[in-house]
Amino acid sequence: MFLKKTLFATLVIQLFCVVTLWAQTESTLAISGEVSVPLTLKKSDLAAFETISHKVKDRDGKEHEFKGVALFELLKKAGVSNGAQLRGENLVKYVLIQAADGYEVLYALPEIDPDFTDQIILLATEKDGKALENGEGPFRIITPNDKKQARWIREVRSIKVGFAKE
Ligand SMILES: Nc1nc2c(c(=O)[nH]1)N[C@H]1C(S)=C(S)[C@@H](COP(=O)(O)O)O[C@H]1N2
Ligand SMILES: [Mo]
Repeated sequence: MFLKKTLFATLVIQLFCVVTLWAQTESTLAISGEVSVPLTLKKSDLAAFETISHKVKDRDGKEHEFKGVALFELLKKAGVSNGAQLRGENLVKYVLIQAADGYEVLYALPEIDPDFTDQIILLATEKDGKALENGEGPFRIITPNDKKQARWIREVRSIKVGFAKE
């Protein structure tokens, strides 16, 4: 009887530890591939970048205010080709963005670069004043000029820069 109780108590404690550890696991964002400085970012690391906000209509047809940082600034920090280097064969570089559920979307690098476009693609962390919830966050891409929201990828986990040169 005593042994049973001890065993049960041990199991409960173990379960508690597993749940606590799981709750503490913070989702990170990895930037890799054709970059000079691969990065693994936590949400708190984004505080070092300027906050940008976009008021846009999501698929629900309602306007939402998303806040976050410019995707370009993160890529620049990772050392992706930009400015005078974004010419010639570098124009076939692409950005593959992958989510926790296996969903993937792709942008060509010049779609993101401010020398090519006025659109600021956002890596959002907030919606309507609240942190993005599980299932959407902690990181989501917002691309205001895309009429369809299909590339507004939720639960972003990794960003891989590739080179389509043949
Ligand atoms: N991770 C992930 N992001 C995703 C999708 C998905 O299946 N998985 N669907 C996309 C599609 S097709 C649309 S229309 C929008 C829908 O955004 P909503 O969930 O805010 O309505 O999310 C996009 N982002
Ligand atoms: Mo969609």
